[in-house]
Amino acid sequence: MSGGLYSMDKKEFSTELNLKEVKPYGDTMNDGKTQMSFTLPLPCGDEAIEAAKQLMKKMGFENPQVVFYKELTEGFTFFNCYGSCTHNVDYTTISVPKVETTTMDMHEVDDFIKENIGRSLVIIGASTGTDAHTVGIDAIMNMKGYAGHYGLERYEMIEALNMGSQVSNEDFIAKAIELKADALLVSQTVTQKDVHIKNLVELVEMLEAEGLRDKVILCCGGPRLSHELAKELGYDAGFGMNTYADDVASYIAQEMQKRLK
Ligand code: B12
Repeated sequence: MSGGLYSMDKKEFSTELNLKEVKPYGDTMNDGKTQMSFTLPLPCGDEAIEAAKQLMKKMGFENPQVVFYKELTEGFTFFNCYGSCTHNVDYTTISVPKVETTTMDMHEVDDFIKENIGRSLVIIGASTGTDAHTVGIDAIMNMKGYAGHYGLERYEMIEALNMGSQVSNEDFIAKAIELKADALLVSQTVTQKDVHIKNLVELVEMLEAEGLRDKVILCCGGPRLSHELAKELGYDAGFGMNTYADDVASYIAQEMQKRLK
């Protein structure tokens, strides 16, 4: 892409990529163009549109535009907006804690377990607490797999049990004891009012009370979970969006090998 100065919104900015000052990209480097949506608790109309624009300016967007708006219900208006972000981030200073294992495919994981552990691993998964979302844990465990990645039920060296959704922490732990689980997989999708944090922490506390916490590899996953948060909450590993059975199976196999050593 060619460099130089580009004039827009009566301001000039460099069109060179600078990793120390990264901004959203629309069609020109550093134009800051951003799409955002939100709802205001205001009746639909010109005043609500003006309120949305003023709010965007306060959020650091230049040239705020409301490109779509609709009354959701009386007294509430939904907006789709565009604007140019005036903020930037220094990408060169960013460091994100991640699960540090090599991801292998299903056959490689099976071979790794055979060679390094010498027996099948028992893995139990569930979407716990009040969470009714099953698609995430099914994507990881279901034999048919997800997005071209077979789930844990298909692995030769993994005995996988998917308990489904809305499983209480008590029932989850009881099953872990009954089956002598090597690893527990918790899926949490609903994060409203931090319900996932409460539920995830409760499981750790209950496992500790049972003297089981150090005996299992404890993993959680979900669209708004990260490895960093998982560690903070007392888990061994956390997996977010776009993770597959291969990722968690590789982690569990390699972690198990480490523990046996
Ligand atoms: C389908 C769906 C439902 C279905 C669920 C059906 C089912 N059998 O699962 C139904 C209709 C029941 C539902 C209900 C509700 N839902 Co809903 N739902 C969705 C929706 C549209 C898709 C979720 C999904 O299936 N994603 C696909 C899977 C494959 O992705 P995933 O879960 O992220 O999983 C991947 C990773 O996260 C990871 N992963 C997940 N778990 C685990 C676990 C481990 C161990 C590992 C390693 C990895 C891992 O691997 C997976 C594959 O890559 C989302 C919106 C969206 N587009 O995401 C809302 C959404 C999740 N739902 C939401 C809400 C609010 C609800 C309700 C509370 C609504 C209500 N007021 O009643 C209820 C909750 C009911 C309850 N008690 O839980 C919100 C959650 C907001 C929040 N931050 O909390 C969302 C984001 C919609 C929204 N934008 O508001 N929902």
